[in-house]
Amino acid sequence: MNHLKGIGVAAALLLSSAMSVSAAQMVLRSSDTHPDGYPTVEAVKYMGKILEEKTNGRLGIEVFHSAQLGQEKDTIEQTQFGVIDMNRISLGPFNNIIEETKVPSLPYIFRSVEHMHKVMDGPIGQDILDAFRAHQLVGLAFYDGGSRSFYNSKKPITSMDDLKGMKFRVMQSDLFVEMVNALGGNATPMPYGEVYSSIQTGVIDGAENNWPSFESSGHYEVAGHYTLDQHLIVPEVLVMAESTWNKLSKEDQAAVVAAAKASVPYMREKWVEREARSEKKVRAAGVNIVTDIDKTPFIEAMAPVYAKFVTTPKLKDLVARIQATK
Ligand code: GTR
Repeated sequence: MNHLKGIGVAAALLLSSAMSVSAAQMVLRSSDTHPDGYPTVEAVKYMGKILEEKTNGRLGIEVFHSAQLGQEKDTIEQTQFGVIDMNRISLGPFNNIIEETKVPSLPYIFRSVEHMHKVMDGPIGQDILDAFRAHQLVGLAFYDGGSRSFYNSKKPITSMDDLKGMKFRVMQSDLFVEMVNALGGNATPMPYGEVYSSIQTGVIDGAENNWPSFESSGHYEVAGHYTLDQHLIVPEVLVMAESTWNKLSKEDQAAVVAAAKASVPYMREKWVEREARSEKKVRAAGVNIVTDIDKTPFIEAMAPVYAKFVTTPKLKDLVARIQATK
């Protein structure tokens, strides 16, 4: 679908005629890089149903999955311009634009998924959602993205030493470039849609992601070694274009927020199911999974990364508040 990038509205209209179109009076177009059926796609569809009910059919949502509206970095700009109404996207590609998003994207900042939920569901999460307003976006809710680990086509990684000199794709974020470099690897930022062929042709040795993405992207077909070092627990975010938001009545804005919040537990349920299913599929395909890995050297190697990116009092305060969250 990469070839559709930039065709914009015309392509979207054409595509929408081939999809299940909401009958709502105003249909919000929402972007997702993942295929139909992926937990994030299903959660935004679910939100759309709730929204349609809450607004008596004034508002609905149509999800353009599978990167039909473009790769994540490009769709951020389109959402800021209001060409796309809504976007479900990892926090990673926001790192270079919205500095607060760097904090929950720091390697090993969260001790567990439960810790991440506790933080993002509370006042710290709200502060980070509020930060989108200064960038022509309205932050609506956070979704789960599991934990991300390294996979590659070359060899099993059993310690940090094995990463030396290996080329890994990262999301388009300077933070992740530094993370891989601090671990001894070579980072190549690139759009998600280019990763499969880049591993296949040897442009890169591997990448890093969670079970559902590793599986649904088919990357496991070309990268037969997966090491569960779990360096990132990056939440995903659902945002709305500020220009779209401003067109809505106060009542409809409240309905949008309520519907987004209601989709979070639904998403988490789907996520847990999908994680298990993806893991089973990847294991059945014969991928070599390394689970026994000492994370301590990985965690220690992140000190210069924190020093480089956590520079302002605001970011330092966010880090301290996250670390103090029990
Ligand atoms: C996935 C995430 C996507 C995208 C992708 C990537 O886990 O859900 O939004 O960011 O990773 O690595 O580009």
